[in-house]
Amino acid sequence: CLRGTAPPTPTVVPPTSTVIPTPTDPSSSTVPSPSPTTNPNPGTCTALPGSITFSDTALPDPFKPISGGARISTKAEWTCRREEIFQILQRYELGTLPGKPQSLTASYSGGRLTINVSDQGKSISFSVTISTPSGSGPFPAIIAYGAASIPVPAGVATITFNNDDIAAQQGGGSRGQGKFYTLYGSGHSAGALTAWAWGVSRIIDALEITPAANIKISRIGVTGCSRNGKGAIVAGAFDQRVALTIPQESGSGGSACWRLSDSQKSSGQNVQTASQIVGENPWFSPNFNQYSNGVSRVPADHHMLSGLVAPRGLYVIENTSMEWLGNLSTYGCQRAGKLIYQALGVGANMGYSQIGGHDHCQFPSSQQSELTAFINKFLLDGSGNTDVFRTDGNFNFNQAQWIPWTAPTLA
Ligand code: MCU
Repeated sequence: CLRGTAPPTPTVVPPTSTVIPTPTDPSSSTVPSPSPTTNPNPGTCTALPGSITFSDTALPDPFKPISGGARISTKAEWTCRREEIFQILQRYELGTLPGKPQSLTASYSGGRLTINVSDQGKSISFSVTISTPSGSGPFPAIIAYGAASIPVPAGVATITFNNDDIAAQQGGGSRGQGKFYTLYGSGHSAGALTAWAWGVSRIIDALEITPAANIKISRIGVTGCSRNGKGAIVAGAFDQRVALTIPQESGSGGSACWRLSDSQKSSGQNVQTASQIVGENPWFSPNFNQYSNGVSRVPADHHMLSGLVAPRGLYVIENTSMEWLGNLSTYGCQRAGKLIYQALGVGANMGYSQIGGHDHCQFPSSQQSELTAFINKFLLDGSGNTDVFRTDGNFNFNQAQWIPWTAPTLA
């Protein structure tokens, strides 16, 4: 981590006294389809061209299909443009997200959900801990990468996901290590962010077939801080069953845009760039290495990652006291991200809040009311003002330079 501090200690989950084993029902061991991670209407969109020549120093226009033709003007057209962006981000940056595995079974006991996955002759098993509120469920839940570093309110379960077990992040040499790679091979194109998102999808698959875990599938959030915040935003982008995505201080590779981070770096600021990140840890696909010194050739940037989360809830937390995260980069990137939400008529479903004066991954009380509003609205069926966009930073984002397109009102 940035300051060499250990992540917060996970909440200790008290053992549950009565263990209700999940009935073994062979019909429930197969995960329902269609996959929530792909286009619900396969075959209706133009496939991504095999070879793409692209160059744009500004943030690419989210409304202009790469496969040619006019800018999109309807929400129906966004479905295919969204799919295209999803494919582009996998091909250039994140690596391929495998489809549903051939088999998935799960069991719940003593606050632990165990997930067994088999695909193409290989098997793995991993588990998450669930701390459930008192009262009767099913409960909304937040899946926390590592450990939650935001306060999770009463009434919401916390699902603690040991993402490092699925894909390691122990420096550049740890590529290909972790259970994802046991299943799909150490040479798989997916970087750790994609492998973890795959893990989140399997947790949700398991919850779907495990009523004993008592989680409301339609009210699941995902969060993580810093490197795990990068993971959280990718999980929210990749699985449309996630109702609320809360990346905290994710910085470059998360809520920042590569182009903006490069610009901050070249003006002398100590901001993490693509060329640095590809060597630090295997978060991205090896395919991204070739673009890391020329990110203008990537036909996407991370405003589009937020666009994949739309129209679902997205609350981006950043910290102006950490130069490395890219203050201007995350701000400008998410301004562009919010334009996608606005085009879809759901601007209020996305918030950006950048407040300094605290350590990395320490949630400040000044953001509490915003967090509460997002959780109320997207997980607890309540209300609150989620139309947030604020910073205490002192910088000038040149919107005309970086966002030379306007957002249409999609019909
Ligand atoms: C902000 O996330 C990362 C950052 O990308 C890394 O360069 C740095 O080493 O660690 C940060 C982090 O995860 O801190 C806990």
